[in-house]
Amino acid sequence: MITSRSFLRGCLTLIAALSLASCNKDDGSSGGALSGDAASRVYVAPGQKDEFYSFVSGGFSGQVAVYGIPSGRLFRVIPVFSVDPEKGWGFTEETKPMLNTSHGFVPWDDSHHPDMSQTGGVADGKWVFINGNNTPRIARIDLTDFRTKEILEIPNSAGNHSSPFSTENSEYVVSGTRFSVPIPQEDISITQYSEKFRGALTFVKVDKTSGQMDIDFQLLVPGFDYDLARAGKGPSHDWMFMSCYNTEQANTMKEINASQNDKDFIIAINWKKCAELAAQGKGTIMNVDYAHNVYNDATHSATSTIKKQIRILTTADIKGALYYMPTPKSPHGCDVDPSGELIVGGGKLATVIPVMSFSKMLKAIESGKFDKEIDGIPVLNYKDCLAGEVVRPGLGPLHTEFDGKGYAYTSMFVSSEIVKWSLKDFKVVDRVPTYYSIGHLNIPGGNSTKPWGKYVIAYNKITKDRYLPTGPELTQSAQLYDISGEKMKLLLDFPTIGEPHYAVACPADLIMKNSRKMYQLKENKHPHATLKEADTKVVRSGNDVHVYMTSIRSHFSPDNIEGVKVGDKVYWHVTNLEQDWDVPHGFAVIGANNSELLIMPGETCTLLWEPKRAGVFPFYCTDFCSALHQEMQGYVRVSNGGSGQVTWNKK
Ligand code: K7E
Ligand code: CUA
Repeated sequence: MITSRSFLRGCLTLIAALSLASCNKDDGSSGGALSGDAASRVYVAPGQKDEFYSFVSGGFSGQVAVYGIPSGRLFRVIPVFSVDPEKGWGFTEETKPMLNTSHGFVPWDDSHHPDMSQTGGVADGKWVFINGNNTPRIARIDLTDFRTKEILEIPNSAGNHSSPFSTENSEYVVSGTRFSVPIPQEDISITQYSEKFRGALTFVKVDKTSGQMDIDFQLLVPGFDYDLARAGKGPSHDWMFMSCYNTEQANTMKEINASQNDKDFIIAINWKKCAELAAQGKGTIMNVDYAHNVYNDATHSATSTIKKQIRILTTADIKGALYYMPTPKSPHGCDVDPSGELIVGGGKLATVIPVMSFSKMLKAIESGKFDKEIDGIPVLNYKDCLAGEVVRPGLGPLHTEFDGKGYAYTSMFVSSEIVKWSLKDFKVVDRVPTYYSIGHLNIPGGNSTKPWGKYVIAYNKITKDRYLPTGPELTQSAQLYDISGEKMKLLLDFPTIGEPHYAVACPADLIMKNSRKMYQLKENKHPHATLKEADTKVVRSGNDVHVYMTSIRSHFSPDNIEGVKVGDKVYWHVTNLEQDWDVPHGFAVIGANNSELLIMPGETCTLLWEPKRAGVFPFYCTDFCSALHQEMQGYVRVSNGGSGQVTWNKK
């Protein structure tokens, strides 16, 4: 959900006023309601492991958090779009290029929608893709070492919210723009919105082996707000479905002005066809700058390249590949069931959940009977495409996931509940309250052809009364429900980092078996690596001083350095010589204006330090690495003048 706290508060008031909380009597707040049975369902005994990995978006934290399911234990926060001093992300010389954009260094973003790479429609545990909303970007996280390996900026997009959605074999990850803007950007009056502003839908190709991303083409579409999407599956494999609102094309007070039309749209895109036309050279090449940042595992360093061109296809270039399906009022979620036949909209302001039929859509297209055209895009008839409606589902349907057993689960933001309904007759079969104001929900594999339908996890915006208070801002939270039986059953609450939006999860063994234990020293191609203690040295070049340092339990080499001068730029290139699992060493030096280094076994990291005063300064290891960790320290002498001849204690 779009983060607006006052809107949330308004909705909460509305819930109270309407007393719609739910007919389920289990209010989930009393310990008694949760029997020992629930506790034992989430209890992962000491030494035992969780059954699923869950990757949860951090929202305005810009990061991704990794939890175990069913325990709800937090394992790791993976830095993606925001700098992270704990891991040196965005502070080390090696990782700074990862956060470069056409706007320069951007050390923060808002991340909403992780999606896992898929093979044959099934989550494969290789990569997690996630969007940067504010300065449009897509990141790729490598699940062998839980690190962000690539960040690609999306040009012509403005608000990369509808992103990134993987096709069935991760041929593409797809991005829509939330805000339409002048394309190319120009200095014009905002009142020209409806004539001049356009939306850009971006198709990013993913290399099967390396995972590397590259923009293949971009579609220029009417200036609506594009929201959420899913790729087709099986019979609908070639298609992508994306919701859009503000078909009124309002440019002010959207809260009212973009809520006028009774129906907005789901845009159906035949991406296969678009890709073929792009490959044949259709469309035009536009000059526009965007950054492509890649982290190299061999050099342990990132590079940022500013790319200059993309291929643009207009609606005239791709006749017959784009259709609008009307969908009730201001849709948000847009989800495709495991069979690929049903497309579920989530009209935030609608009283029903519309379920569209892919086969009916194809028939409607064949019949050539359209309501109208918008910018050359045929608008299909709502009824012609409709499989059915879920009636009286609750208030504020947002997102839908599937259990693979014939049921769908839709989050209801306003009435604060999960509603389970049948894909056969669209009848509601169960509902449970969430505490409170659920946004997304996730079933492991629940957006794929193969859900592991054992749990559904609610991601909530509001937690009043649920946790110990922490001042004006309370934690946001996840709730785990058992869905193995007919009735959903609340098992656990656990707090989350930032604001959770979507999450993806998969069975632990998909990832565990490939988890990397260390980086091989002999494969370390970092230009400033030092692979043995005998090679450590300090080299001056003008005002730059390069320290080629190693760390191993429990010392640095060298650990005494003299000859540094005030005004020098000291580059500490520290190589961790350990070749054992889980033995990082840290490095910190007084007055550094960035962060620590946290260096994994076999890795090299670089900290830039610019000493501002003369004296003798300590440096030390920040990670308690052995019984003699406290001895892992050294000194650097800084002088005001002198020869600047650097010396160090040789090993
Ligand atoms: Cu509904 Cu950004 Cu996917 Cu949040 S969005 S909830
Ligand atoms: Cu190395 Cu502490």
